[in-house]
Amino acid sequence: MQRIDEVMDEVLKRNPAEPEFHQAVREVLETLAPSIEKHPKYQDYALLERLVEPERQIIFRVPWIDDEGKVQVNRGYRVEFNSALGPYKGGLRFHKSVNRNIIKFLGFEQIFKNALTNQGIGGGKGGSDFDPHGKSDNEVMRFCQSFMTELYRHIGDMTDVPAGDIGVGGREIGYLFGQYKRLTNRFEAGVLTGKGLGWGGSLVRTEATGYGTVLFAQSMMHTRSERLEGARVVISGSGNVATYAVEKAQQLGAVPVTISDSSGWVYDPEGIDVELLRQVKEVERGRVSDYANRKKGAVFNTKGNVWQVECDVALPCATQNELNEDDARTLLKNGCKVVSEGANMPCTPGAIELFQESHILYAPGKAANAGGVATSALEMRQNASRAKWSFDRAEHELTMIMEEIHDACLATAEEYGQPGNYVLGANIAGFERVADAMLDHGVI
Ligand code: NDP
Ligand code: 2IT
Repeated sequence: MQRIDEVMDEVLKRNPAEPEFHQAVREVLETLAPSIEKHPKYQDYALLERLVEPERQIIFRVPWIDDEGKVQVNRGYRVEFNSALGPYKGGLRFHKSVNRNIIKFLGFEQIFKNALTNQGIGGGKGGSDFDPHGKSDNEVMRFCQSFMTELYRHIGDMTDVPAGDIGVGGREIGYLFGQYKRLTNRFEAGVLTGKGLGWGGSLVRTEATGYGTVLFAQSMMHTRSERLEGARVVISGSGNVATYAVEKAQQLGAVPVTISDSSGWVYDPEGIDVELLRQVKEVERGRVSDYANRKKGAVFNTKGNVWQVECDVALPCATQNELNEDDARTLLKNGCKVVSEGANMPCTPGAIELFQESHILYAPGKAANAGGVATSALEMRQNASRAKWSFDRAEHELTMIMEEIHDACLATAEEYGQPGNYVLGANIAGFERVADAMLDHGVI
C-alpha cells in the first residue's frame, strides 16, 4: 500500500543506522493495510507519522565508581513512545548491546503489546549499555543509584512506570526504587513494577511473562484440538522469562528439554529441573554450564543451538533475532507445530515467513509475552488501592488476560479474512485501540 510505503521510507530516512527499529516498524506497518483501507480515518492527521515518532527520547550520562575506585561512564535511555492509552509503561534493559536503536524497537513493540492487554498503559522502554555480568552487588547498586538520579525527574506513577527486562530483575528494581524514594521523599509505590513482595510488589509478577507465553501456546493449541500435555518443549534463554516458561510448561504436563545463555545451551532429555535452574541462576547468578555440571544426563553444548532439538513446541525466551530462517527450517523439518515468543522479536522476518507459509501456530511476542506487562498493570492496580492480592487471584487475572489477548488476535485475524494469522491479528487489534485514542486526542 502506497501510504504505508511512504511512511516506511520516511522512517528509514529519519532514523538511519537503526536496523532493529526499522525491523519492528516494518513488521507492524506491513500488516496494517487491511485496517487502513477499511477505516480511511487512519490516513488522516498524520496518524501513522505520529505513531512511528516517539513522543519523547531521553539520553543521559550515568557515571559510577567501580570497586577499584575507577570512574565508569555508561549511557542511559528512556524512550517515551506513546501515551495515548495511559502512562508510558515498559521495562529497563541493562545489556552491553543497548543503544538508541534497541530501546526504540522495544518501545515501539511495547505500544501495541500494552494496548492488547487492555489495562490502560502506554508504551515506553529504557535501559543502559551497562553490563551487569561479573559486577558486585555494590557496583550494581551504585550504578542503579546514578541511573535513577537522572531518570527520577522523568517518571512517576501517572507519567511513566518502568520495570525489568534483560539484566534488570528484583535486585535492580530494589536499588532503583530506594533511590527514587530518597530523591523525591515519596513512597510512590506505583512508579516502578516488579517490586519486592514486602514493599508493594505483586505476587505472580516474577512468573508472569513465562507463564503467559506458555498459556498463549496452550490457547493456540486448543484451536486445533491439540494438547500441551506430553509435548516436548524447546526453550532458549535461562533468565526470568525462560525459567517460568519451564515451570508452567511442566505444570501443564509438557516436557521442557533445553535452556541456553550467551555461552552455550543445555540439552536435558529428562526435563529441566526448575529448582536447580533457579538455584544456579537466581541465587548463585551462575551459567547454564553450571546447571549441566550438576544435573545427571544434562549435556552442555557450545556448537549449534537449541532449535536443532526435536520438539513439538518452541519458546524463544532470550533475545531479539535469536531464531533465523535456517533455525525455522530445522524446527519445521523436525515436526515443530507451535512457536510462542517469550522474548521480544526473537524470530527474524525470514523465520516468521516460513512459519506462516507452513501454517504452524505462531504467536508474536507482543501477544505471547504480554503477560509480564499485564501483571505489572495488576501491580499498579494493587498499589493504587493499597491492596494485596493472593497468588491465586493474580494468576487467575493473568490467565483471563492472556485468553482475552488470544481471542482478540484470533477475532481480528478472522475479521480481516486471515484466520489463524496471529501476527496480523495482534498488530491490527493493538493498532486500532491506540489509533482511535490518538484521533480522539487531536493532533498532539
Ligand atoms: P534475563 O536477563 O532474566 O535473561 C536473559 C536471558 O537471555 C539470559 O539467559 C541471557 O544469557 C540470554 N541472552 C540475553 N542476551 C543474549 C544474547 N545476545 N545472546 C544469547 N543469549 C542472550 O531477561 P528476561 O528473561 O527478562 O528477558 C528475556 C527476553 O524476554 C527479552 O527479549 C525481554 O525483552 C523479553 N521480555 C521480558 C519480560 C519480563 O517481564 N522480564 C516481559 C516481556 C518480554 P546471558 O546471561 O549469557 O546474557
Ligand atoms: O517487554 C516487556 O513487556 C517487559 N520487559 C515488561 C515491561 C513491564 O512494564 O512490566
